[in-house]
Amino acid sequence: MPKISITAIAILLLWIKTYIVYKTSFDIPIDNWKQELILFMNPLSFLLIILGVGLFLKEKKRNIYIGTTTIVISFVLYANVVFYRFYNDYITIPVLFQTSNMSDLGSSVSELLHFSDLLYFADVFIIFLVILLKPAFAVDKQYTKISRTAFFITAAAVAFLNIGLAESQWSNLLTRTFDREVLVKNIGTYNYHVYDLFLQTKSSAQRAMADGSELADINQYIQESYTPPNDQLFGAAKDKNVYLIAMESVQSFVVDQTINGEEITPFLNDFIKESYYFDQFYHQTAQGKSSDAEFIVDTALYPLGRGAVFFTHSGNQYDAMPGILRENGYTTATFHANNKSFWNRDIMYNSLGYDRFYSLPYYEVNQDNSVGWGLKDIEFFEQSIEHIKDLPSPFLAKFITLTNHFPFELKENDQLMEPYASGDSIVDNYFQTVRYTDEAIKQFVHNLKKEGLYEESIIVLYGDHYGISENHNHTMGEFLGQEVTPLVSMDLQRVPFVIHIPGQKGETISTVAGQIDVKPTLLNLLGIETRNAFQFGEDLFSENHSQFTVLRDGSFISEDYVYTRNTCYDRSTEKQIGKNECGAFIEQAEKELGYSDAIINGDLLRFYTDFHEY
Ligand code: GP9
Ligand code: MN
Repeated sequence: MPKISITAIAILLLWIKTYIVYKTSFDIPIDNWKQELILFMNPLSFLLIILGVGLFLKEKKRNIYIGTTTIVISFVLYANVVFYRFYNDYITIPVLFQTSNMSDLGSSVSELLHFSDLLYFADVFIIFLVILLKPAFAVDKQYTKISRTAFFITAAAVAFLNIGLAESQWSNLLTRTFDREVLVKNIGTYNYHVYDLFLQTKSSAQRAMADGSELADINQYIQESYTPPNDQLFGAAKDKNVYLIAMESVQSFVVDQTINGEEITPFLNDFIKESYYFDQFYHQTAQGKSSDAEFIVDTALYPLGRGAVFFTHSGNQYDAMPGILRENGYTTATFHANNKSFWNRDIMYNSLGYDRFYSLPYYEVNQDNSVGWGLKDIEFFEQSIEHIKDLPSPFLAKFITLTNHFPFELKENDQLMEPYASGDSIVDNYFQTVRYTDEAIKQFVHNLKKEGLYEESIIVLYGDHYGISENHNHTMGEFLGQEVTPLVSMDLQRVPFVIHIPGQKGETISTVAGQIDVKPTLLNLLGIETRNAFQFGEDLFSENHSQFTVLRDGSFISEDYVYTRNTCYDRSTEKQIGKNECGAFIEQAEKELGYSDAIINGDLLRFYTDFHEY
């Protein structure tokens, strides 16, 4: 009977498991047999090298090494599976160390972990049995120098073959660092993590190396794309109190839509009739979700392609909206009934210039008034009103809602409309929680009026990011009455953006826009000049506002084109066209993201005062 070494058994088991997990737990699109082959072989080089290290050890130590390595690798893979269920994305190192977030996930985690998940560790059990019982087919011996050398030459050959094949499918593979899907698909989840670690080290080094000289190029780019504010609207809300409401997971597709004849967002539908409503407004968030949305809105910089800026660069210097308002005599406060450390907010808010953070301890939270992630939105706004009264005017008050958060739990008597019955519980529940959040904002605005706070206000609402991920494309296709193509997927990244100035007539504005435009737009309405600010957005009311919005993965929407997943579309015909039509914009999108990354990674704004007389 042929014998097989324990190292080889461990490698084989992990390899097969990884491939099975790829096929069952991740959604990796495969276009041809070559890509399938790459996917199949991509875990191997890493496993050969890592477990091959054990060949240098004596038997007992080697077995301990194999056992622990198998556990660690299995854990990393499983963590990716759980993460993917929620985020539809692969973990990056900064996110993995956000344990404060992980422990706060609460109800979401129980939704995401399944008992059958023990199967993901089947190979760990097998390898432990083999090590302990030493069955006859398993051998263990001392390896000679020659056999070790042969082993590592094979491992290297496998790695080169893998990369060679992958490069033939995707040119400049390793520069596409913002596209984790392509990376994992080609170099495999383990090598991807090694690569991610390398990026992390690089970003720490980047700050150390930066000296501010990069700012000159960036400044030139920003100055060239500057558009002056709209004369009529500059200062239209001067010295007003700003209520900025981040609507958790609210996407634009619910606006003006009905289910069984009932409006999903009755309040919003009316409210936008007496507000500026931007219906072509996109979220630009990445892994940092809510926190990325806050970051973009406050700084008009892009979030990072990996990790959450709120965690990775909370110590940076920023030229953020709260800080600017503070310099202009505003009190700046933020309201969110969750642990203050979630998304590292308590630290980051200081860097952004918030004076006060009304977090969990400022609220009375109990079984009755909470659901899912915590305090229900209606209660949240109700209790916040009391704190608002403590704020010296003028103030900026930011509110972050919570009830409309995955998995969209709601108590029965808070369900304000007949359920949608697609059978996909996430989508069905989503409509109910959106309906509830809509009600909460309605009551809040009503209470502002009742308390006499409304007249002196400007109320701004934005959706933070998508709530329904691509895992639900099938149900969404049925709801929309059209297949969710990549183009429709892009369209689903629209979130509501509403600016309400009391007394103003309503207007729906269909200019292409994104969260990055909020800061310049709002500051100009408040009569604050942004000519010299280091920011990428533009005032949406500006006469010659350029219609160009870049999403964090490098895709974009312009007046005539949509570019996504390496494909260029004509917006009016919705047809695919040659990539070179999009060419200049692709370059500009990359440039802009690159400049923004440079600012954050190099912490360049710490050199800002040298650059501009303030
Ligand atoms: C947590 C809340 C949700 O406090 O803002 O964050 P998300 O999971 O949407 O990024
Ligand atoms: Mn969110």
